[in-house]
Amino acid sequence: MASSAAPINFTFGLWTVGWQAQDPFGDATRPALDPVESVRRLAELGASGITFHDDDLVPFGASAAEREQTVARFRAALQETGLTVPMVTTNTFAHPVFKDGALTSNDREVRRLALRKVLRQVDLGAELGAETFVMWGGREGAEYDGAKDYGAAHERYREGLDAVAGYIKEQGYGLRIALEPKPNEPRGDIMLPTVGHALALIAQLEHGDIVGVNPEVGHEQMAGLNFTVGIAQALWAGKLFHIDLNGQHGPKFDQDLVFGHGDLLSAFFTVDLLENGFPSGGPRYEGPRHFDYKPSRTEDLDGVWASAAANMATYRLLAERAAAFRADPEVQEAMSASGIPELARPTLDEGETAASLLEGYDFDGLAAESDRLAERGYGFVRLNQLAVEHVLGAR
Ligand SMILES: [Mn+2]
Repeated sequence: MASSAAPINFTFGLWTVGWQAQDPFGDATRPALDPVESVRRLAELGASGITFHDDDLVPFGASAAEREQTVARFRAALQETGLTVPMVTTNTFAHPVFKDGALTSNDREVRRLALRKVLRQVDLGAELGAETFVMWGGREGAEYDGAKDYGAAHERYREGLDAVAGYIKEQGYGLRIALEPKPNEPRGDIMLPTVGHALALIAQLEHGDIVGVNPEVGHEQMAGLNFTVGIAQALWAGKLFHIDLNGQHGPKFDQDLVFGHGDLLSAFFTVDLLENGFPSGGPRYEGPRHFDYKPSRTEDLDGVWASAAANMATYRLLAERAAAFRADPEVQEAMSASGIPELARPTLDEGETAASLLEGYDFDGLAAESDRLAERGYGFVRLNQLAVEHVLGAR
């Protein structure tokens, strides 16, 4: 069985293993975890990095002295374990002040407070050597279409993102922003609901060159969308700055299951893309494989660490299966038969234009030519069955 030569960089959010499992219907089922304990346990399990929201590490409202002490203790744990902090993010959703949003709240004073809270975390992220600053606008949205001037809300989103990106450039920080789309929950409808919406907003930014996306498996699948196709577009556009891996069973509440515990075949093709790239080459994802999941509410602390290990084990197994899939001569032959290499060939010849394509073409022959080309079978079912057999370890 093939296994990748380079070690895979697995990272976890502090809020994932640290989730105490309170939900809208029930109280916490687990005790709070000390962030230092999480750093040590994740390092033992083989993770290479840890990420956090400002409030995951330093409780909201802590004094400057408490903050300094907490950060120093956390840094010592990083040093002791060798774990890095490749990404940080800001909590602009938990405190009641953000109930109508942060950067797009109808209340201007809330927007100014939110921006300050975000910028303070940008400073801390830069100080800890982070490369990515994730922004998930979980409260940017509404329950009622009449509750927002959505034109003004997009203007304010753009203003806020450009303010943060401009600040990063002015300070000379080595950070890039990654927007995290989600269709709903906690708001009835969230702005930037999908990867495509986020990419479209980024194209309108003044500082869009340092802004990309952080797609999450479950968030796209909650909208009934294909995650692998979404990240493929972001990767092709040079905008896949970070990724959140987890599991989800289709359109329902945000499940945040272990990676691969939702749509396993989709997870296989996600790993295949991340590890092996497009069949024709092109841009590759070089960032960390970041897990943003929640250990189920039924689990005790042993179950928390078992679930963290399960994310990495599943990813590794799928990486092995994907390597075997790509190396299988029968798969390569099936891909050729399916026309996959042919898609990488430009549609027009060198020097040919749309006008010259029309030149001398007799449209009286279009129907007959269409009938001839329609006879081809593409063999995608055979190719997919080969993938299934590799995933099941039958090959
Ligand atoms: Mn989620």
